[in-house]
Amino acid sequence: MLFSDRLGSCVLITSLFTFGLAHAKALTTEQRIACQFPTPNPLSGCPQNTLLVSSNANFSTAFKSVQSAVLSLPQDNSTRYILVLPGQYNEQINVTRSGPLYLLGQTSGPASLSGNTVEVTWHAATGGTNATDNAYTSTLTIAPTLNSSLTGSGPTGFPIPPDTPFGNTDFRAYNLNFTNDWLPYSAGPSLALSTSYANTGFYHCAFQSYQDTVYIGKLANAYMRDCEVAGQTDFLYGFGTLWIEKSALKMRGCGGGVTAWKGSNTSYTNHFGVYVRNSSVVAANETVKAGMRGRCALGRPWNSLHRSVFADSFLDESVAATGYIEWSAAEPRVDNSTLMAEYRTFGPGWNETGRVEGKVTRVLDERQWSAYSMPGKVFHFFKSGRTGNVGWVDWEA
Ligand SMILES: *[C@@H]1O[C@H](CO)[C@@H](O)[C@H](O)[C@H]1NC(C)=O
Ligand SMILES: *[C@@H]1O[C@H](CO)[C@@H](O)[C@H](O)[C@H]1NC(C)=O
Ligand SMILES: *[C@@H]1O[C@H](CO)[C@@H](O)[C@H](O)[C@H]1NC(C)=O
Ligand SMILES: *[C@@H]1O[C@H](CO)[C@@H](O)[C@H](O)[C@H]1NC(C)=O
Ligand SMILES: *[C@@H]1O[C@H](CO)[C@@H](O)[C@H](O)[C@H]1NC(C)=O
Ligand SMILES: *[C@@H]1O[C@H](CO)[C@@H](O)[C@H](O)[C@H]1NC(C)=O
Ligand SMILES: *[C@@H]1O[C@H](CO)[C@@H](O)[C@H](O)[C@H]1NC(C)=O
Ligand SMILES: *[C@@H]1O[C@H](CO)[C@@H](O)[C@H](O)[C@H]1NC(C)=O
Ligand SMILES: *[C@@H]1O[C@H](CO)[C@@H](O)[C@H](O)[C@H]1NC(C)=O
Ligand SMILES: *[C@@H]1O[C@H](CO)[C@@H](O)[C@H](O)[C@H]1NC(C)=O
Ligand SMILES: CC(=O)N[C@H]1CO[C@H](CO)[C@@H](O)[C@@H]1O
Repeated sequence: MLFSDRLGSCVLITSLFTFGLAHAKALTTEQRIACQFPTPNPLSGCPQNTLLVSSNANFSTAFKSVQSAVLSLPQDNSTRYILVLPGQYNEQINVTRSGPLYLLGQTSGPASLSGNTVEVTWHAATGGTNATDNAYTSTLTIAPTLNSSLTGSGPTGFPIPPDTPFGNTDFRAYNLNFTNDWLPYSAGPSLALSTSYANTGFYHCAFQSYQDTVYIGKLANAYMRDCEVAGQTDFLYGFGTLWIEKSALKMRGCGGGVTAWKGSNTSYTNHFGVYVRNSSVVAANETVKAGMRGRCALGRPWNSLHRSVFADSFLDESVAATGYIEWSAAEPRVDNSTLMAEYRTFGPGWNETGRVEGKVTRVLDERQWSAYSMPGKVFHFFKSGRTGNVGWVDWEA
């Protein structure tokens, strides 16, 4: 399995396997699917040392929660695997280890999220519960320390200590749903995913909440492919870098914008932001769609260094004629460093006259888009700030 077209180095994954599964760099797609596929002994086909999680009493030796399996792992750089059997798990998952960790949901349809059998749920909101920072509300957190995961406030957010180490170098989730079901409408930040100082990949996963569903925190690199993110208000937000490919962004109502990013000044030229490519931005269902026509903004600037681009993506008629909007009338937060952009979006939500009249949306030409047009151009390495940090991305899932 050789691939060389993504700015990453050529990696012959199959040969690594002959050196032993416990220390292998990555599973091949075939090996992953063999592990995920239901078998009488669920661990048949899995790498040795894969941990089993099940809510079914028949598997008495299995961990009962994902978090108890995560906590049993060493805080080192070894590669680890966790297979989660069908069920609903009511828990918060918090991954602080640096070594690669792959969470696999058992499924007979591993190439799609519609057959996912595992849902991890939590119910919390900043303000709504006793949470004093958004970090405490999330269903899934991947960050090395509590401080690195805090959102804080103001234009630059929580001042994360400068000696904070990087966290997980290669976290992946395949075929898992993460839900924060605090209330069925926006009622304070209510996160399904929070990741900071980590490289994280999500394949055939769903993230569902209403407000601030997905938080991509500082120095986070996150890649989603064939996923679904559902929300109402600012449901993709953060400071880091998120690339979304072949996925569905489902609007459950119109509040804030789909994206709300806070850029940062760094000593290197950074490409922090959210990039949505070959995806769709659509009403969650026909019932809510009826009241949303032309009302949902693509995004708004959490600070003026906001960067987001929707490229080659379908927009349904729920999208506002202006595309993006200002933060608020009293505090627009738009200046010439703000990049709230589209490149070749299409569908009834694309309205050229509306974009021009609205004055905040930038429509990129091919040359302008080429600065960001693939993951290798936007994912930075920790400290050096160089781009091309894509060794942890699974291009085949
Ligand atoms: C446990 O195993 C028994 C015997 O195979 C089966 O009848 C039962 O349905 C299983 N229970 C669950 C909760 O899957
Ligand atoms: C993990 O790898 C990093 C980078 O190579 C290294 O700095 C760190 O000491 C390693 N951690 C452990 C626990 O071995
Ligand atoms: C996971 O989400 C997908 C997409 O919404 C859905 O089709 C699937 O039924 C969900 N599975 C579970 C177990 O929640
Ligand atoms: C908030 O904390 C108090 C005191 O610990 C507790 O009684 C209350 O149930 C908590 N509220 C929520 C919504 O969790
Ligand atoms: C995650 O776990 C670390 C280590 O136990 C802890 O310090 C931190 O508070 C946890 N993070 C959250 C958001 O609960
Ligand atoms: C977390 O941040 C607070 C506030 O800046 C600081 O007082 C504390 O020492 C930090 N904790 C760690 C473990 O760095
Ligand atoms: C449509 O989506 C809204 C918002 O998530 C939800 O409250 C409602 O139950 C959904 N209706 C149907 C018919 O699925
Ligand atoms: C970034 O730098 C510019 C120019 O110095 C400054 O005006 C702006 O406030 C800074 N923004 C942030 C979020 O640090
Ligand atoms: C951005 O705006 C500032 C102040 O309005 C101006 O000084 C600067 O030249 C502008 N930069 C660009 C690249 O247009
Ligand atoms: C496009 O936007 C313009 C300006 O806001 C508006 O007049 C027009 O009705 C919109 N077209 C459609 C098809 O919504
Ligand atoms: C939503 C969207 O743009 N989907 C396209 C993604 O790319 C494939 C081809 O690679 C098209 O067939 C889809 O229409």
